[in-house]
Amino acid sequence: MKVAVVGATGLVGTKMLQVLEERAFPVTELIPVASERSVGKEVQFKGKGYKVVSAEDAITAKPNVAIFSAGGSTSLALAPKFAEAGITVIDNSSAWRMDPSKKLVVPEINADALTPEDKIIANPNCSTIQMVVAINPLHKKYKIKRIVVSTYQSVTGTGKKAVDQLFNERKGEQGEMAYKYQIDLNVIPQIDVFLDNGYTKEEMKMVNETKKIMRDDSIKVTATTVRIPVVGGHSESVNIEFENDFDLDEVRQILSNAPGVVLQDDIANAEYPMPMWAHDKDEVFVGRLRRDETQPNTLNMWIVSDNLRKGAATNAIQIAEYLQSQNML
Ligand code: A2P
Ligand code: 11C
Repeated sequence: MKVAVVGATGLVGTKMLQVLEERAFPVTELIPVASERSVGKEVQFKGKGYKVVSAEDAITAKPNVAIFSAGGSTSLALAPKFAEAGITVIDNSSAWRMDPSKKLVVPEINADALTPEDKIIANPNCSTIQMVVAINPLHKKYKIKRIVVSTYQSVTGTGKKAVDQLFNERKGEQGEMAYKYQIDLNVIPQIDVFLDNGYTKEEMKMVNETKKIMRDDSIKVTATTVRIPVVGGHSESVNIEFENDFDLDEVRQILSNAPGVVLQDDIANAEYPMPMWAHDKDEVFVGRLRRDETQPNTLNMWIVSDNLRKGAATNAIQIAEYLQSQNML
């Protein structure tokens, strides 16, 4: 497979190269792409240096698949050009996710929706992916009515500039600011821009993408998304009201058997998911399972995953693996 990675010098792009290598995706030729200012620079893949090329040169090279993580406006401009050249695009930006003609895919849930005609495939937002991987198996059994989610999100979700801001602040050094405010020793209850309804774009991504991936518009979702001074993964406190009652032991059983999920719920030994443990892992970790004692059929849970892995690079590469397994690339 000839594989182009668009945004290969960024945080997610670098992780994509690492995940392609680790999962032994059959890359016969790697074509790294970044902005004009990076053309000619080298990225590392399987112990070798590869020169960054322009998007135009990448299209001419005709890769089987182009995995994008270069921001929404780059995807809007470039993904159709790759698709028109017959190259399948897996796009990690928000540009195409809610376009009714595009599939929004988490392989554990809805890979079966993909067809050879899908030339631009959207990878969901990181905070949405980790939530739906954990809740979809429970939805199948008990039917979700409403979700109340609050997030605690890693600075890696913003990109390199934000990681630099956090570590500069730790060292007491001045540098470029990715956020309006200090992030070290702080919590910022704003991720992305505010919309007319008073919610942030990140919050509405969780609302809208969840329904699309789980193919159920009846699921009510309300979200508060928050940036914290952490690297390694996003955490989520999720309160779920089901149509039907559940048994906690059965919930544990379902989650233990769910693809991509690791149950980490041993409170006697203070074992629960944390970004420190989820960092650089591909799975979604779930714990702190307990009944909401204030209303029937309602569960509280805590979900942690590495947002650069399952939340971005790993999910995108799993889509590529699925397409390859179905001879769609
Ligand atoms: P560059 O390094 O040349 O700026 P991050 O989210 O970590 O900031 O990374 C963004 C990625 O998207 C980088 O690889 C960046 O390349 C790339 N990128 C930004 N703009 C473009 C563009 N117009 N065409 C291709 N890649 C782009
Ligand atoms: C964050 N979730 O943590 C964002 C990053 O729509 O893919 C990913 C934005 C997106 O800031």
